[in-house]
Amino acid sequence: MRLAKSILRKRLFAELSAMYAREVPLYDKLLETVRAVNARVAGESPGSLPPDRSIEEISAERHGAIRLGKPSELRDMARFFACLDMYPVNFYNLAEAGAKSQPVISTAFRPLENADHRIFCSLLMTEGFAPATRNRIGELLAQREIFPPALLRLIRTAEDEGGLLETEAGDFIGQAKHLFSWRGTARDHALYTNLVKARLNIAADIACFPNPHLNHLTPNTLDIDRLHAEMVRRLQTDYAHLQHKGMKETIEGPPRRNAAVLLRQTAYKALDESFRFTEEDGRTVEAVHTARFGEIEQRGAAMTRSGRELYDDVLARSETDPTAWQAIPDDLETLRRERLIHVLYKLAHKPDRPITPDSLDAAVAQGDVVYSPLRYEDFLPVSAAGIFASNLGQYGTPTETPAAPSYSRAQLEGYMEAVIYDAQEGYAREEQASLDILFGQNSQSTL
Ligand code: OOG
Ligand code: NI
Repeated sequence: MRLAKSILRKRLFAELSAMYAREVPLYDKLLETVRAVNARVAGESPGSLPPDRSIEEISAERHGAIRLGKPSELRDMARFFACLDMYPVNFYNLAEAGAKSQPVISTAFRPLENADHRIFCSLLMTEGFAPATRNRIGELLAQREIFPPALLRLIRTAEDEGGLLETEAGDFIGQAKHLFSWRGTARDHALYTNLVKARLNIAADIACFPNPHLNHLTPNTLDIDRLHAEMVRRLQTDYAHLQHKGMKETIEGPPRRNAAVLLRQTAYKALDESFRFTEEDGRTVEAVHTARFGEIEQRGAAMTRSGRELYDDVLARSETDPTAWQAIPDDLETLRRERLIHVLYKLAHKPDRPITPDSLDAAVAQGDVVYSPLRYEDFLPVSAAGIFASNLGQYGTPTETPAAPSYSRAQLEGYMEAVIYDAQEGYAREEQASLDILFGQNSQSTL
């Protein structure tokens, strides 16, 4: 019997979380706080849980972030995640994310339906770097093989056989943990120092290390403001003995609202972690790396294309005008009626009259049709760039070439040898499927 890919995924993420908790004691404390806050919020307002998920499931969800150095790594990473039924969704061009831009292009691997775990995956793009720096990075990365032959063999087996046997799954998880582990070793101290000096910390974080260590592993909270306040309190009291630099000053994404939309994120700031360079001549150099942080998120409703346009416009305007947020309605029914969010519809009871697209809103108003918002399962490029920036202390990418390079989704797909799914199409399809059933059910009932 081959193990279901969803089971393998859940097992791996539970193991990765345990591994990361051993690597970073403060992450373990963050989890403790998340569980406490989620239990309290769910107890006080049971409606805060998505309809089809338990408190245990919500508290077990994670998104991780990894950063890759070259296209062949991304290609094998896409094959790796397909073994877990996780596929690339959305193209995030962080090189064009304004003041906080980063020299990476990204996608996120996640299940296409019922998403539980996700990995935000970025690829370093060095076109804008000084040619000498670019070459040194290229040479260092050319020697790097992040996938050992044993893991590549397991990936091939999963591809050929449609999954792994129980014994193979154990090996796969062991190999995967090693792939994403913090090993405390690095190469080329001089290059590392140059990159950090040139404010290219992200490149140093990628090029000088032997593997894509998990940068963060983010749990899901039902109330991010409470979580944030509780972490601030505990960092000054219960957790004061642990090394930390406090919480990030601002929560990324929309401000607190009654009707949560998209994604809000905060984090404890990146910690100082000791590691050691081994130089070509065998000499070792002790150093400290500050990149890995403790993010936390709260997910709200997925927005339609027009909802998202409104959000992006408001986000841009809010930099100078905090009242701009009032332009986004703050109750679910208005958001739905104005088709700003995606929802799943269903019949509350057998209706007296057939429900048609034209009578839908009236049917909702009369209580014949009920709905629940679809949860946003993806990321926000401006938030992502803000997270990179505040943790790396790197705001914007210094470009050393005459023209700023530009990157495309097709380019990332080419590197990956895989199609990138468009999340917006997925949400629209799910909503439409619920409507098809609604209208279909009702035509059957009139037969
Ligand atoms: C990824 C930053 C993006 C998010 O939640 O938006 C991200 C990284 O730090 O590598 O994880
Ligand atoms: Ni993240």
